[in-house]
Amino acid sequence: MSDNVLVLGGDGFCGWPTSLRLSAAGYRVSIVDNLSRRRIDEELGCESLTPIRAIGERVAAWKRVTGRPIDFHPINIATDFQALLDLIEERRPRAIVHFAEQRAAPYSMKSAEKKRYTVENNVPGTHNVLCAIVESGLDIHLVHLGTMGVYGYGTAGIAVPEGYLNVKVDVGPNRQEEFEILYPAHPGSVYHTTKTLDALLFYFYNRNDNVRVTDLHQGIVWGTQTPETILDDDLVNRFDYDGDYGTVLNRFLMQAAVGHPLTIYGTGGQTRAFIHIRDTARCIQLAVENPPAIGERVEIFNQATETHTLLELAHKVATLTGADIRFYSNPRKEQAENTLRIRNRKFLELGLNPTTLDDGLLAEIVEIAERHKNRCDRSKIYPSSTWTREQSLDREGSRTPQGVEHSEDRRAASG
Ligand code: NAD
Ligand code: USQ
Repeated sequence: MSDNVLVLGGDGFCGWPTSLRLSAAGYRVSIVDNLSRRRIDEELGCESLTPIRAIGERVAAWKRVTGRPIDFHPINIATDFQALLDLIEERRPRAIVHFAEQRAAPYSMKSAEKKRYTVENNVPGTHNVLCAIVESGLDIHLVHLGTMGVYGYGTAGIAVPEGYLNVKVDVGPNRQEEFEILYPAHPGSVYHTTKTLDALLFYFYNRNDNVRVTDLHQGIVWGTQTPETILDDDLVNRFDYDGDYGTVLNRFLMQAAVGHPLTIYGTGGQTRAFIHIRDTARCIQLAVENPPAIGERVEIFNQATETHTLLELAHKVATLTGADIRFYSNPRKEQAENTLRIRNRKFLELGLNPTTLDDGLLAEIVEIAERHKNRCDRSKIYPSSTWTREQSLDREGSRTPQGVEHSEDRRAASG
């Protein structure tokens, strides 16, 4: 079997460290990326907190430091089907790792234009990849980055299973039959909706064409560096902190470093699932190395290692840094409070040894947030996207454009 792997979206936050990890593990990695994420930074007028290098400099630095080549292909997978197919036929990869989607929920809710862009980028992109695999006639394992958000975050009291649910259905008087179904989709943004549409595409191509697919339902990724990105400053990974692309824990770390109150939306009673970026890269290597057999149903893993409420996270960060916590009116339409339990047995059984918040937070604050805090543009911290027209009208009419709901700061100690 070839050792070639294509990493679609390999210039992004998860894709870059994963490409390096796979290359370090001996795979011949080709990155495919249309650099749309870098263009969106320009459009939003913000930049990664860490000074990321251009893709050409990144791969040259990797070659210099390790001697290993990574090649780069500037292909838009949603529109350049033929270029994608040609590359697949030339490289004959054993696996394609697919990160190449617009991944920010707030950006996907910003306007009609962004909703349409998110759907028109993500769904045709995934479909083109599946279609190209079938057209190539090759047996290629597709490893896709999905999201915990496909399930919604309310779990009816059970631990969210890894993709499938057994249900009993009444089929006649006193007669029940048991079925296995995909866990019901409950997306909370246009972005999350595209991931549930992806899941149906996988279901179809897996049954119809025996395409081997692993769909990784990943939680919110935190952290920045991995053992590979830390080898040289030119390999540094992206760190988003702005109101659209910054994810909550990394935002809190940056806010603490620059002396901004931690921005909790609503009550902070929302529970979410988390994973460190090092574990993202490890999980993907494990997924590449453990493909489902031909003819097996789509393999689904829950790729998350711990769950917390946002308030718990804020208190952890505040305890380490002395930051203030502040509550803002929620720009999203989501449950104010929820419990979330997830199953993640499969990766643990394959040998994943997770990095926990308790071992990783302090290093992240010192090595990344403190080191690069002078690059933060504080005007980009507040969220500018809302989920509904009503929320956006309320915000326009509000005397406090940032929507500060409670003006008191809450220190960790009071917590
Ligand atoms: P990112 O935006 O940093 O990276 C995505 C990369 O894909 C970018 O480099 C972008 O230029 C590229 N891309 C987008 N559309 C493309 C297209 N049509 N053709 C070619 N390249 C394209 O995002 P990320 O944080 O690295 O996320 C990667 C994947 O992981 C996404 O699919 C996301 O849904 C999923 N995920 C991310 C997180 C997280 O917390 N970051 C959590 C769960 C799941
Ligand atoms: N939140 C705050 N304050 C902030 C930012 C966010 O309270 O400053 C809250 C949000 O309201 C939400 C939660 O934190 O309740 C998570 O928001 P987020 O921006 O960290 O994460 P989310 O929008 O869910 O999206 C991220 C990634 C996405 C991935 C998803 C995994 O951007 O690509 O799919 O995490 S999951 O959440 O498990 O679905």
